[in-house]
Amino acid sequence: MDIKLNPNELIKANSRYLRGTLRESMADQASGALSPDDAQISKFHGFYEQDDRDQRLQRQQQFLEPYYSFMLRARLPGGVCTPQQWLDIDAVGRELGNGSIRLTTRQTFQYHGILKRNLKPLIQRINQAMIDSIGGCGDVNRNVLCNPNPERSTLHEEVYGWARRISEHLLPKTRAYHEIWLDGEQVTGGEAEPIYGETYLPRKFKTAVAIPPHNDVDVYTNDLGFVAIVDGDRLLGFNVLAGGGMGATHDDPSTFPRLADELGFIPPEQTLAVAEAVVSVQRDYGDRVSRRHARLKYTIQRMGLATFISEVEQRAGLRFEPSHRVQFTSQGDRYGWVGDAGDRYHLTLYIENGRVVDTPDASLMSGLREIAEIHQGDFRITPSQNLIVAGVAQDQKGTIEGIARRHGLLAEDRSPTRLASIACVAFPTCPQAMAEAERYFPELLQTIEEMAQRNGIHRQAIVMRMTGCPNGCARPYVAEIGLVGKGPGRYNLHLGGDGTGLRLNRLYRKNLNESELLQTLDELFQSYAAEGQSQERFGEFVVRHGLVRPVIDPAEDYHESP
Ligand code: SRM
Ligand code: SF4
Repeated sequence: MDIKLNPNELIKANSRYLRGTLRESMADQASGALSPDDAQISKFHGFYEQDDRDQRLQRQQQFLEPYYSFMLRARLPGGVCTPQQWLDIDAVGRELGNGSIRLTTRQTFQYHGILKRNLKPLIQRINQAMIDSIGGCGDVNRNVLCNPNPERSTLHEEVYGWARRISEHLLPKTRAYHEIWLDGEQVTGGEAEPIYGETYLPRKFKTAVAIPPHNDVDVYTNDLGFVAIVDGDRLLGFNVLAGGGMGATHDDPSTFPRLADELGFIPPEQTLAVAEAVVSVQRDYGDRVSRRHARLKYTIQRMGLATFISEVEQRAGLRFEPSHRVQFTSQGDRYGWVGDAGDRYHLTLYIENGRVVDTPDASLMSGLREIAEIHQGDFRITPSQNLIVAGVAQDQKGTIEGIARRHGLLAEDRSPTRLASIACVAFPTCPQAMAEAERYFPELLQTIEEMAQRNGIHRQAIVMRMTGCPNGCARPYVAEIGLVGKGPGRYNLHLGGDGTGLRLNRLYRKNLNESELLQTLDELFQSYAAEGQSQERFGEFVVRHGLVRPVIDPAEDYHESP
C-alpha cells in the first residue's frame, strides 16, 4: 500500500536533526519571515513565526508582506525561576519583545512581537539567565507541568525534582540549538537522537505531574501524567496516566478531546523508564499521515488500552501495579498566602490571562520587578497563568504584600468566578484564532459577574474558560463552562465539567453571538439559583438536572449536543 506521509515528516527527516536552513533564513534580510520549512523547524527551537492579524488586511491592500514577528516560548519545568531570572526575563521582554511577558497555561512564559533581527540576541540573553527554549514547541515533549503550590515544601521539592528530570530526559539531544543560537561548535554530519530518532514524534507531546488533592495541572488532559502517591511527606510513587488531550476540529467527529487512561502504579525509580517507553510507543505507533490524528490519545484509541499498556511494560521492563486510590478536590489556583512547615510563606498573585504588562489600570510588570528586587525565595508560574511568590520569610511578608497591592497584583476584590477562569491568547498574534479570547474575556466576564449577582450566585466560583478556536489551549473542555471560538464574535458553549478536571464537558449550544450567549447563561443561572442544591457546583447541577449528559466515550459522543 502506498502511504503518503505528512509533509512535515519529510521536513523533519531532511532537517539534519533540526538544523534545516535556519541560519540562511535568519540571514535573509529581504523578508521578515523564514522559509516555509524553517518555520516548521523553528518550533523545535521554541519559536513560532506569526504576523499581526490586526494589520493583515491593511498591509494586503498596500501590497506589503504581512507584519511578521516571532513568539518565543521558554522551557521552564514546573514554572520555577529565581528572582534574578525573573529580572532577566523582564528586561528581555521590555528590550527585545513587545514590552509584555505572557504566562502560559503550561507554566512557562512567552514573548510576542520579536523582530527577526532580535531573535538571536533574545535567545542568547535568556540562555545567559540559564533558561532555554529547546522543545518549547515542536513534535517533542513540551514543558513539564508540576503542581506549583509548595505548602508541603519537602514533598514538593522531591516531586518537582522528578518533573525536572523528566524534562531533561526527554529533551532532544541534537546540538542544533547550541550551534545556531549560541554559536556552539558545529557538529559534522548528524548525531543520534536515541529517544526520538531523526523524525522525532508524530506530534507534540505533553507531560504533567500532579500532587493530589489539587489538580491544578489538569493532569488528565496530558499525553502523559504522573499522579504523586504519598505517605505523609514521603513519595511512594506515581499512578501513571496516558492519552489525554484537548485539541479538536469543529464539526469533524474524528477529532475530540479526551481524558487520560490509568496505566497503573510505579515506584519513583521507574519514572524515567516509563516516560521514555510511552514516548517511544507513540514514536513508533503514532499516525504520521494525518497530523489531525497524530496525538497519543488517538494512538491509544486505535491500539486499545490493553495492547498499549503491555507494549509500554515490555519496553520499560516492568509491570504496572494496580493504581492507588486518589482524590482530587480542586482545579485552578488558590490565591493569597499559604504557609509551610518550614515557616516559609507563599503568595499566589492574580495575573489576568497571564499578561504581565503595565497599563494605566495596573502596573503588573513594574510590580513584579519590584518584588523580584527584594525577594529571597523563588517564583512559580501556575498552570492557570498566575504567579506564586514562593518561600517568603515571615518578616518580608508585609513588604511583599504591600508592593503587590500597590501594583494590582493581589486577587482581592475579584469575583470567585473571575479568579477561577482563564482565556487563551487568540488575536492578534495567534494564527489559528477564529474569535477573540484574552482581549475580550475580561469584559465579557464583567457582564457575567453582574448576571451572577442578579441571580444571587455570585459567591459561587464557576470554572469558565475561553479559547479563540477548538484547539483547547486554555483546556476549555474540562471547565464547568467552556466558550470555544467558532467565528468572529461567535462561540460554542460547553457545559458540565466537575470543577476538578476529572470530567469532560459537552457541547450545549453552537455558534452563539454575545447576546445569545448571555441570554442562554442567564436562563441557566436562573435555574441554578432556583434549583441548585446547597454546595452544588454549577457543573454538577447542569448534569444532575439533565441539561447535558456526561461524555462517556468522547470518540462517540463528543460532538453530539447536548
Ligand atoms: Fe496551544 C497551538 C498558545 C497551551 C493545544 N497554542 C498553539 C499556537 C502555537 C498557535 C499555532 O499553532 O501557531 C498558540 C500561540 C498563540 C500565541 O500567539 O501565543 C498556542 N497554547 C498556547 C498558550 C500560550 C495558551 C495560553 O493562553 O496560555 C499555551 C502555551 C503552553 C506552553 O507554554 O507550552 C498553550 N495548547 C495549550 C494547551 C493546554 C495544555 O497543554 O495544558 C493545549 C490543549 C492540550 C493539548 O495539547 O491537547 C493546546 N495549541 C494546542 C493545539 C491543538 C493540539 C491538538 O492536539 O490538536 C494547537 C494547534 C496545533 O498543535 O496544531 C495549539
Ligand atoms: Fe490560538 Fe486556538 Fe490556542 Fe487560542 S486555543 S491560543 S486561538 S490555537
